[in-house]
Amino acid sequence: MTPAEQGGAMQARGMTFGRFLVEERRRTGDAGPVALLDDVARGVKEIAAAVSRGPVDGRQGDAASVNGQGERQKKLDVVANEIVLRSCEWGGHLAGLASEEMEAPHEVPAPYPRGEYLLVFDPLDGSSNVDVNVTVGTIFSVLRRPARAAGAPAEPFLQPGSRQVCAGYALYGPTTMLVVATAGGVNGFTLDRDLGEFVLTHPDLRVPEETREFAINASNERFWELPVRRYVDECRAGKTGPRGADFDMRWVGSMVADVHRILVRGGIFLYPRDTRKPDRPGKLRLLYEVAPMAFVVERAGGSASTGRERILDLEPTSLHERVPVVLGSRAEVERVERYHREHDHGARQAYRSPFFEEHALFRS
Ligand code: FBP
Repeated sequence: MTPAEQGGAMQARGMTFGRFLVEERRRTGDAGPVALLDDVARGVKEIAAAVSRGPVDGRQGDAASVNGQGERQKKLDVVANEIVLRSCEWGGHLAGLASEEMEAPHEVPAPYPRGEYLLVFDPLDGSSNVDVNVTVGTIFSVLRRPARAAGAPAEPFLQPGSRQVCAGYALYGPTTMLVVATAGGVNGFTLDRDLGEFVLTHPDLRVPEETREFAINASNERFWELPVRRYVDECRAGKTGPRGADFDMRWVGSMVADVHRILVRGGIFLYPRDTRKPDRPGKLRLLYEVAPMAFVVERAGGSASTGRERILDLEPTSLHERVPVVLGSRAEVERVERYHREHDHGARQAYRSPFFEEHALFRS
């Protein structure tokens, strides 16, 4: 490290999130998203406290309610959703908010001024893990309110991910982290509980290019399309297979935690299209899970795709739309895309999974 780099690294270490935002505002001249990120950070601290006190406060387990998609909510899903609404609706920067936990968008209530931006969020991603004390998180995305918005209340939110102004996520794990992707890059902050402030600990995150790790819920294998089976089989074949290298598989089951690992040490995350429900092309939701994470990963030099299209180019058709997702180290994502192309053009129609065929139960 040169002395200048050392100086930069030391400065980065002492940088609070507040100071980072002030410098971001100076750099961009745009106060709106910066103030909004400050509100998000305050909400994240409150959610972190609620999550860590969950069992003590009697907030473990299911709520009596279901969300707009008919999924049973956890008590902490409801609490986290309320916290984000309360933290962000009053500041005058938002025209509306939409989340996984609300069927329709939330309008900024009358006493508060309406602003230029929209916030889309998943208040507690991976919440099915929260009762077993596994890392969960909050995902968020900031969009500009379109100049003219006609039609249904969801309409202004239906923008391709490439139009996100900024995006990021919080992690509630051994430490509480806030990772933010802005025009300037991707930076990770850790909550210093003594100071009550986020401090820059992971400046300029870049997805490592070399990787020998993949993340997928392998229990769904029998429902995957052939290109995904081919990719996973080749990873599992290890040194003696076509990849000539041993791969590890990791699956936390909270997208935030799986994607964070990829940002820090590389890898690929897949929640691909499967045939479980023919009317559902994927499990994860485009607007508040997949697009923000794709934005973060691309800003950090990685890649994000459905296997056939770039995620950030997708035109959303509804608020809670689901899509397949493959994201992480660029070369691996490109390989999965190539396998899809080859399959779709008929080149690999005859592919058969050697592992799959081993299991008599699933033999075709
Ligand atoms: P929820 O928003 O309902 O928690 O679902 C999202 C998610 O938990 C992701 O965080 C995770 O990657 C995925 O679902 C895990 O799904 P599965 O349980 O099918 O492996």
